[in-house]
Amino acid sequence: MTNGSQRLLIALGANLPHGGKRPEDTLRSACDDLAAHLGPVITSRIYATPCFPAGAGPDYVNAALSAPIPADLGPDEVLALLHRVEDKHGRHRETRWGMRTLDLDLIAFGQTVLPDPATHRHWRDLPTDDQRRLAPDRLILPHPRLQDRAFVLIPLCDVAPDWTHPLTGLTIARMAAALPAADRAEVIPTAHGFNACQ
Ligand code: A4P
Ligand code: MG
Repeated sequence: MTNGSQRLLIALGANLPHGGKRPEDTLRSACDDLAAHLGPVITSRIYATPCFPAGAGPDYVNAALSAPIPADLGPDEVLALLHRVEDKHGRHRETRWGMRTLDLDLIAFGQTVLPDPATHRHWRDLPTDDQRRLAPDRLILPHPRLQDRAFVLIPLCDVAPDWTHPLTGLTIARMAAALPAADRAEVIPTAHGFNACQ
């Protein structure tokens, strides 16, 4: 396992403007806020992605970020930081998988598994209808939908292709390669350049 597996990984998504800002500008501004708290971050390109589920709202922009594991913050404190940054950028939680000005998901905290491997498997294997209906009331790590989503895995390939899942042993690059080609082809780098941070 490489050193890249000891990083903290965050996925960013947005499909609504906020305060006159375009979604891609919200992503940049959120990256800057996170860098201010987490130290030197590596950021992906910004990608245009079709809304999932199809028809549930405008298309998204997505990005990913990798940061060192903070010496002074645990996983729950990092999630609380993500929620504060979402709030600052106008996030309201109304509908699960609903439209949002900013969604920040904690994808991984090094090799930490939470709350335990059996509960993790339960959320990872949840049938699609239940995924839509049920939200966990506690932090699940690594993020249970990581392996399913091109809009998360393709941006992560820019920043942490060799991060290895502690339960499946698969790297980000392997998980991305296992996606249907049609899903991968829908995740398109925008003209906003490399590095979502300003
Ligand atoms: N929670 C548990 N584990 C985690 C974790 N590792 N990271 C809890 C973040 N949150 C975690 O999250 C719901 C609950 O999950 C919280 O109480 C949190 O403590 P939420 O952010 O409040 O609600 P949500 O955003 O609706 O849920 P979630 O799971 O973040 O939604 P998804 O699955 O990320 O879906 N289409 C495109 N193209 N691009 C997108 O980015 N995003 C979504 C949101 C839907 N469609 C999309 C995109
Ligand atoms: Mg979320």
